[in-house]
Amino acid sequence: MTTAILTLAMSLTLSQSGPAPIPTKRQLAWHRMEVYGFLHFTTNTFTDREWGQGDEPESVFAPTDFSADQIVDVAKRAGMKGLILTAKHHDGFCLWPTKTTGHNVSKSPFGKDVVRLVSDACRKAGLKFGVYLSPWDRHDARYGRPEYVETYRAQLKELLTGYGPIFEVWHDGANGGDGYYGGARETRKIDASTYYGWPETWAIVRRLQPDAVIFSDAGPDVRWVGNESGFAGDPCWATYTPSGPKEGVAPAPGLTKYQDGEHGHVDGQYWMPAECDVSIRPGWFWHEKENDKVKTPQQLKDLYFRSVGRGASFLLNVPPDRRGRIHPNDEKALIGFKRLLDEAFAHDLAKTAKTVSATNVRDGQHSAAKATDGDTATFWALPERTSKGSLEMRFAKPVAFDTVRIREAIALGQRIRRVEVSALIGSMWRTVAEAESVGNCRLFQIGPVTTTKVRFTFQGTGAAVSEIGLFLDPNKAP
Ligand code: FUL
Repeated sequence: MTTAILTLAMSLTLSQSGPAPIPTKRQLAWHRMEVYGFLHFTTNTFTDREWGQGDEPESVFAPTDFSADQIVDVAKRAGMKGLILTAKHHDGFCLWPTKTTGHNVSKSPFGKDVVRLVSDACRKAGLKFGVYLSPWDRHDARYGRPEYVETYRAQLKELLTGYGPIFEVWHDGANGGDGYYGGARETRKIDASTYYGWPETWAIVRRLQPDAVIFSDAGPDVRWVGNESGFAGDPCWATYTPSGPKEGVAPAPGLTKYQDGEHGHVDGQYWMPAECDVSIRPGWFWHEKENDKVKTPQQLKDLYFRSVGRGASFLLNVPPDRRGRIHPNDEKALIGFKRLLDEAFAHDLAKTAKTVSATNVRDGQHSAAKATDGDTATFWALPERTSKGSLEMRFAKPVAFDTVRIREAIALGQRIRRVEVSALIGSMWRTVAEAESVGNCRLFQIGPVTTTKVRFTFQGTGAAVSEIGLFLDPNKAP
């Protein structure tokens, strides 16, 4: 909340709850993380593969200088709020000493529990911890039969009970359904729509880790954005109705019309916001030959604007190398990325506004916001039956800005259907930025604007805004 907006923000009690759906408490906590990391690490790191065949001997997993503290320290300095570790990738090798299979880290030369080391290091550093557990398993002889689903659930239970709080459980859509079998030694096929019995598996997550969000291309809490390039569509709605890949096929993880994930649906049935996953390198796992193909700080910043800046989250993969550490090239890019963001958002010019006026002001408190959010967020909102209104900031002296940040009070749902930012240039009001969706965070990068008056016009019944910021980015190309 900027000081300027605070002067208008009353604790609102809206008589009627807004248009459904609204986020749950666990989803709101997840929205606030915005940037977190993925750690792809397994036998593939040592065999130079992206998808292991499942017949790799445990002996190949041999990091030479593993340091969970180094990995977590780099992530933290990059501004990440949590890390999700591939506890088991498609090759089936488990990074913890599971009782469900001998194909695990205890049989490797490394021997130690990687899940324990990373989760402990995260907790110590104040980062949240999440798990990726591949449904598809190219090693396990039970895969394809009902016994494997029991094994998968047992593995999940071990991960959800042995390692403290988990913030996200990641179910990959590459789960052995159509199009995913067919590795050199993989001939087993499953029917992704029925095989896994997801509702039962998700009930385990709810029971053991009620605060964890569950990710898949069919949700239920967080949806895949539909690409692995790290960007959301524009607009990007947090509401979504997953559908099957074709008529008559019910949606399930690995079986959705995933292309819809980029934009979501304006009147979607569920609050199921998008997560944008991408690797800092071309591959998900570390490969020597990709050491010079690490994304630059500027490329990462652009992805941040196109993911977090469109209301989604940014899940950036940083694969540990064969030492079991983040490679110096990746570290350099990550620290550079964080510096660019810090500099871009260092000074909020909106706080220097002399006055802020609004077409509509009211006060009270929204019951739904309280029920789901649990905190007393303040915001400025249009009255329940009003669908358009604006805020105007006036400055004593001209201010120059090229970046705008708007946050919607999403505990009430996604009500804003359109926002227009205009500035008084000479005697004319000019539109300098506009969008359909806002959501958790909306960022605009525009040509530099110098003005003494900025107006924000919102459309959408009961639209509620919790923050507006104006910035001048010292690193933005003119
Ligand atoms: C995909 C997997 O097949 C990749 O290996 C990687 O784990 C990525 C995040 O998800 O579907």
